[in-house]
Amino acid sequence: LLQYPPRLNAAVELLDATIDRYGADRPALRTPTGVVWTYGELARRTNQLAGYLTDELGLVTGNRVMLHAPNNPWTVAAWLAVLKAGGIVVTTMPALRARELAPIVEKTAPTIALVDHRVAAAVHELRDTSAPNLTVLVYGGDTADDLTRRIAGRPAEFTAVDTAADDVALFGPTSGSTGVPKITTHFHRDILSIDNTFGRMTLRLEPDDLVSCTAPFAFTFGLGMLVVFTLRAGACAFLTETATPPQLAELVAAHGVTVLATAPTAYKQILKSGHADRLRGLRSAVSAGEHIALETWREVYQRLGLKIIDGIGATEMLHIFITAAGDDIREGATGRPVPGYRAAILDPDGNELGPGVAGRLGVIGPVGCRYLADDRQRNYVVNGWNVTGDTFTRDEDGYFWYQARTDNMIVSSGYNIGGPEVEAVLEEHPDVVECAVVAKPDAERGSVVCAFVVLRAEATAGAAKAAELQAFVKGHLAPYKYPRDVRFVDALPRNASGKLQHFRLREIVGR
Ligand code: 3SK
Repeated sequence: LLQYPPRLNAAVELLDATIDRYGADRPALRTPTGVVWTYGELARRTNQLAGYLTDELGLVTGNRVMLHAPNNPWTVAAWLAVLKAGGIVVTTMPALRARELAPIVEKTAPTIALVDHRVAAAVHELRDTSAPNLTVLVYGGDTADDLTRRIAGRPAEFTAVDTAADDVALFGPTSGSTGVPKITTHFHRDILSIDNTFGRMTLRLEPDDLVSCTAPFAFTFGLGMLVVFTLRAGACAFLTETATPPQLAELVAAHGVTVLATAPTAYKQILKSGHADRLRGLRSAVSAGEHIALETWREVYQRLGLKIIDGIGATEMLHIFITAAGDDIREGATGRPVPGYRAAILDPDGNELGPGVAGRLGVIGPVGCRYLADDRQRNYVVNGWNVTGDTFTRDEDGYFWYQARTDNMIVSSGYNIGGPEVEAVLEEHPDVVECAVVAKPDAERGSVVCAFVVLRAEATAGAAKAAELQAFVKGHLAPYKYPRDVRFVDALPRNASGKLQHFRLREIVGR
């Protein structure tokens, strides 16, 4: 199952091999606005773009291409085209601003950026301030130099580069708990291996499935669900860019979505807003990004007879490695390792602990952590285990039970937010003397960002100042990182040597 030929191009396996198996006329991509691309149309646009990158821009094997775009059909074509052309895709969250893109670009050194017109301002600012040699190509927006027009007349065929199975295909940035992004590295074979494990052993998509996932492609949960598993199965991806959970439920019903993948908070909000019935047509539902509460899982099961597939994954491991699905469910447990993976509870030295003892979750599988030029590799890979940032226990029967995050990453609605990054921006505000950011438990979102702020004496604390600080953060960082709770204090708690004590603030907010 996990043996791959030495030469392998993942895009060929996902697209051309699927066309060989199921034909070119089946729908591959759909959007809520009625756009439908068949597999043949996706292949044509992918090939035209790959040809353009190679012939016009001189892209050669191993060159890096940044993608900055929401989930839409052209973004899928761009992702596949870069792989076919032998390049390495650098995925970025579409909400990121220039200052958040800069460290990613510095490390991954892309020569080209393929950018959706609606988020192009951040990339233009990035090029003008810190990446002067970046060639920025914008698609959409109906302008004369729109990339989609430039490639329209190009040949519909392209001979994919014969990459090695372990040539790098993807640089996936992940926000470190310190706010400095880490760049995970994934090979062509890794992309297929997540399908051969979670995709085929647990999810089991059918060619007639219509698959929706709210995660952006830059979060590998979304990439796996909408591109890798869907295309390899000959199914169709339903690409929503933004939708509130109730809107998502309406779209699921209106368009006949059969498989939904989203974060636990979305299921919770769909239930709460009275939209559960709109999910009746689902054959399967997946929850990842954070731990799903037992009450949410149970309510979906009781109301819809649907057993949500719960999963935990990591960008470092590319996708889900522990899951609870079908009949192999112990209520409240995250589940057991996906076939192909091993998991254990570890002490700080990487030694295995026995049942019932809490420790750090370690995983070994076909994909492993390979940070690009980053000392934090030492912390992630210990004694051969990939050590995630989560504390778990394992029971006698091998089910894993989530306890807490080990590091100070804030996980809010499935998004990972590094507290220090938010602190750094707040401290740039002229009225902020110092601040500290922690995760506050939240019934809807799991956690929210809570900022404790010391203002300069002349500034006035209150709702208006809180709103001003929130807007300030949204103006400088991806808006999902803003502090939903801002508290003004006279001083921050520090130990005798002056070190800030975040744990005392966590106690205040109830963590
Ligand atoms: O956060 C997760 O659980 C996850 C799931 C799938 C793929 C990637 C990640 C980070």
